[in-house]
Amino acid sequence: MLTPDRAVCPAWEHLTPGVKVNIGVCHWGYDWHQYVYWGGDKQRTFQPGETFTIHYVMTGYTPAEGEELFLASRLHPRMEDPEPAGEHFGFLQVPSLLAYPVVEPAGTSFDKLYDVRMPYIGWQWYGDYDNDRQVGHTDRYSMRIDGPASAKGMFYHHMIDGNAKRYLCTFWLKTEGYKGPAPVAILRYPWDDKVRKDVVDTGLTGDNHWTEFSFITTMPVITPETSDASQFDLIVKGVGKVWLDDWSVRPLGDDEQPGEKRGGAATPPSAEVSPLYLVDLQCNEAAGLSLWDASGRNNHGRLHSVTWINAGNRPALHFDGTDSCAFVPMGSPELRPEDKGAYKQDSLTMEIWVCPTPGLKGGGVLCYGLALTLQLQPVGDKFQAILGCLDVAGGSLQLISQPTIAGGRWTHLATTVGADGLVRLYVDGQPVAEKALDAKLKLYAWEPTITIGAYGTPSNLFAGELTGVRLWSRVATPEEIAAEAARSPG
Ligand SMILES: [Ca+2]
Repeated sequence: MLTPDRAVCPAWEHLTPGVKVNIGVCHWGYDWHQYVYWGGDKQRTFQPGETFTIHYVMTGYTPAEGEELFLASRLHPRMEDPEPAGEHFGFLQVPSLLAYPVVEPAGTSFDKLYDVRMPYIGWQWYGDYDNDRQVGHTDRYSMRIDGPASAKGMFYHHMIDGNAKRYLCTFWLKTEGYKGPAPVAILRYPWDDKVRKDVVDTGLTGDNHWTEFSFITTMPVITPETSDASQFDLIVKGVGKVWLDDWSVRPLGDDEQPGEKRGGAATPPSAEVSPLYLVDLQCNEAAGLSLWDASGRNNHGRLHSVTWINAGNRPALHFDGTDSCAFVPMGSPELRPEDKGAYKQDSLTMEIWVCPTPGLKGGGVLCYGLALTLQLQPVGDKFQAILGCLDVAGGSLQLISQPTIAGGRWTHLATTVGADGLVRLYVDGQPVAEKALDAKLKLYAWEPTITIGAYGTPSNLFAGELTGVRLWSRVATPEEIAAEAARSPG
């Protein structure tokens, strides 16, 4: 059993020969998906006016039988022990399968957590958040987001009023030690990025007590397909703590004109943007879940089960090799793809300091999507660096260093990719391998932009310490890389 569910256990018997029908219940919203095939696996398309008839019988369990099955069922092992920490439904994440708040349009106060789907209430909130049981707006419960991260909630319009032309969305935010771009709330149609969105820039930075925001949504009236669902996103691109509480969406009568509390105008002064670095994570925080990007481009990093250690005279990140990893979400335009195929950035340098745990497995170190993947692999009692590259022409190549990298000792790794396709790998400032790509770096639509301490999916988790993560906006010269490697870590 993949998803615990007391509500729906349907079964179908298909009665039309020669026709293949795939039918299933989508547990997101308990809607019924049906695909019809004629001959082989080719899906049938219909011409206007054409009709067809298929026969099948649908049966289900009674609620009592469903409850009995539910109580007798066990979670799939992947759901009981997800890797890395946090739960995944496809590409979505909730903090724990056994304790999540659900989207209640009438008012989500985050005081209740669920361990089963509640179709009559709503979907679960998903994203990178924690269930705070100490801090709340009018109680002690809220959603906490340590930026950079985001949380999303989807709701069917029929849960509110499918005929209403406008909704009023209200929520409360609190911030602490927050810097970088202010949290942004977005309400949009979930299945189409192209339709207009309602966007509220909260303008909050620093420390703010609970602050109310509200806005009238345009979503139900702008496209007829929005008769089914909307999605609320809270995008936290900066670094620091943000709490969300008392979120609600209610239908508005035609004559109702509530005031909106959009906050917003106070956009913080933008930091000076480095012409050289796209990402500059110096890893000096020594505590917390965030990595501040000193490049001024707001490509801040987010830690998952990573601990801070003192590496001599400076902090560093410890990855335990079982569930630690870090991400830089897709941020500045330079890091994003120019289309769904290739990264815009075709000339760059990646560098990082690594200190693998002696005798352990090494693992993924620094990945730019899956286009550039740098990892360590044990050979005898040392490690070798392996750089993998994928291009849009379907080409791939690997650069492999000699196994000279010692466990328990800091080593500087760097790689450069030029617009001409030339890829170089450096270990401790020395060039150790080079090859040429046939085309630009390849993007997969589902991959995270930059992964630290893991392979890009994420898998192959790193065991050891890492620090000083940088992406340059151009190819560094061998002299520049040697100079970086001559410094101490970071
Ligand atoms: Ca609350």
